[in-house]
Amino acid sequence: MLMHPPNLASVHMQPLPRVSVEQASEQLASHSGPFVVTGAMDDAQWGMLRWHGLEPLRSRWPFASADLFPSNMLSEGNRHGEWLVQLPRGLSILASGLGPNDTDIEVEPDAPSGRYLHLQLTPAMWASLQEDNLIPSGAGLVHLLLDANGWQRSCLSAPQAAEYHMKLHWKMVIAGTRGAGMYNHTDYLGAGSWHAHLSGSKWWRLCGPESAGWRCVEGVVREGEVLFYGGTWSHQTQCVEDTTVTITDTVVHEENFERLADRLHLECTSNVREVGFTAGLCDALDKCYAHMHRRFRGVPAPSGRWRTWREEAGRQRLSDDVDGATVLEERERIDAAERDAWQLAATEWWWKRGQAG
Ligand SMILES: O=C(O)CCC(=O)C(=O)O
Repeated sequence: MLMHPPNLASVHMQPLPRVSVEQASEQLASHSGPFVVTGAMDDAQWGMLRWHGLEPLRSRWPFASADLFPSNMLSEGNRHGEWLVQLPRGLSILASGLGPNDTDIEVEPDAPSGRYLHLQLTPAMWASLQEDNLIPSGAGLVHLLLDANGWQRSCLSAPQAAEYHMKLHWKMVIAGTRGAGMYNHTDYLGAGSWHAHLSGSKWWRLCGPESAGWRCVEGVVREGEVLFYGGTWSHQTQCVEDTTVTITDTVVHEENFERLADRLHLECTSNVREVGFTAGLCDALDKCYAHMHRRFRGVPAPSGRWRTWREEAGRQRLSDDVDGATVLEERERIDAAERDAWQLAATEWWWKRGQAG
């Protein structure tokens, strides 16, 4: 079934647990590891995600840029050869491979076959999908999973939310040919994720800590199903069919918000190069930590739990400092350089990034 057999770990594999739509909320609340919601898209809310192929994306965002991985993402350690392309071109290469006009894009000679395309979605792009009933919206959603970003509304402006989403890969469409997959990794942010499988099917192996030690689960998630996993679970994947398309979002809840807030705080206060947040976003995130604490714990955060990033970063030098700049100064420089781009991303769903070819 798998085009590229994964290395067999010596650990015992259990089947990926499967639950009905009705059981999903309870399963999520139990924090008992990854699970697949079967028949998810027979449900009225999740059912809106029954898209047909990738064609709706091409005409919707002709100028959007996407990350193309023509050399697969299966092997840990290599660069995975990421190429920024405009979405229609990326979709053509995904479907047919590189053509005679694609000499600017290189494929690593020994890469396992399989091409991946990642489209980052800004809140404005997400909203346009909601407006067209391609993603559910509004209050009273059956699933917490579909409204797990509400905390952002009271602390991030539209441009800040656009920056946050794009730099953290918060919401994405992921499309792969058979054999394309991602090497084993744990998500940097430590938050949870859901992946709705819109077409094709994908093999997943996930391992995570449990009270009794370590648990690994594996299985194929099929069209119409939704996978959820928590932020401490490592995962590796492989598309089983041409073309496998998923849409994914990050889930913040009472169990993981402190881990996420600590990670974002560290991101703002230490070396700026990992994600490169702007100063304005870090100012806003200072408010988000307090807001998340009130929302998920029901009480204000203890004083000093997250000191403002300016307090901490103003004294701290860049780790590859050449001219004595502090983290704060460098972050303000990024702020000034990017301000217009995030304003545009917040208002225009066809956001253009760089000089995507
Ligand atoms: O869809 C995939 O192949 C893997 C996605 C993933 O690992 C992630 O979003 O962190």
